[in-house]
Amino acid sequence: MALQVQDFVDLLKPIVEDARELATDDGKFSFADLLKVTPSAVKAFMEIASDVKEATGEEKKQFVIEAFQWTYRELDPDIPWLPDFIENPLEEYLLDSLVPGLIEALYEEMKERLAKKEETEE
Ligand SMILES: [Ca+2]
Ligand SMILES: [Ca+2]
Repeated sequence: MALQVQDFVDLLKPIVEDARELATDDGKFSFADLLKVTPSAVKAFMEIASDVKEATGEEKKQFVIEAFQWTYRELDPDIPWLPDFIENPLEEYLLDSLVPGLIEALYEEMKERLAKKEETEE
């Protein structure tokens, strides 16, 4: 596996910091903040992956998913109406079940959009 999240932590940390700076209101990173920063974070993960020439497309996609999961755990958004003893296991469950599919869909859409952009630039 050419792309391991733990090898890229130095590149991922600034993305986490940028996202945290966007945390509004009470300085806590909320779910709304997460939705706001997700597309740009996914784009940043894709850029990191695209620099690894020996990685396959599938490995790059997997890296973006794992980088998102890692970043989510770092940011750990708070859902205000859910107590932590419910929220924490729910988050872990969603990170394993729902999130990979969502990030994959976003990845495919952005890949297409970036490809189209390159076409029009040529
Ligand atoms: Ca949380
Ligand atoms: Ca909570």
